[in-house]
Amino acid sequence: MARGLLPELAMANIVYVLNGPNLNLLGTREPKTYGRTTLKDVEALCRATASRHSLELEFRQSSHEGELIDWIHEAAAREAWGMVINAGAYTHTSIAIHDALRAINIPIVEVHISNVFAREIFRHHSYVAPVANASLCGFGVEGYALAITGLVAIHESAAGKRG
Ligand code: CA2
Repeated sequence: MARGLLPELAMANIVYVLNGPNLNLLGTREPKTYGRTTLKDVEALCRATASRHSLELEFRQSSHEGELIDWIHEAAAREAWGMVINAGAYTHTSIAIHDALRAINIPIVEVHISNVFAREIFRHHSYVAPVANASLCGFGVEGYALAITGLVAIHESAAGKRG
């Protein structure tokens, strides 16, 4: 069975959307890079997308590495249906978040608002990407909705392979 894909009945239909450091500032500063949409607006976008697929949503933000890791463990303990993670700058630095994501058995989509590959070289490496099922960047906040839809596609593809 592919990574993170448990039989449907074994899972809660909860999607965790985790946001890392400084993403609480979204919409208030650096609009050229991150746009004018606030994190509250992103939460509403995620709720609308999740509800279209009859999914529940846990939407969280923390600027603390350990708190993000605790939430990754929590998602695993609740057998969440999927995870969308924008680890912010921890993407480029955190082996601890890499290890936490590696240890769980949940489909993961990495998302970034900006096109990290069109920015500084230090943003080109991700510790999240190798332990995620897929990565998205450069779609602005719409990337969050695409990531949730992507989780649906990952589940449908796995269900198709199970027959
Ligand atoms: O593009 C993304 O989503 C990032 O994950 C955002 C991170 C950055 O470190 C990554 O390289 C790419 C930064 C989040 C900080 O967000 C702010 C939003 C508004 C104003 C200031 C910071």
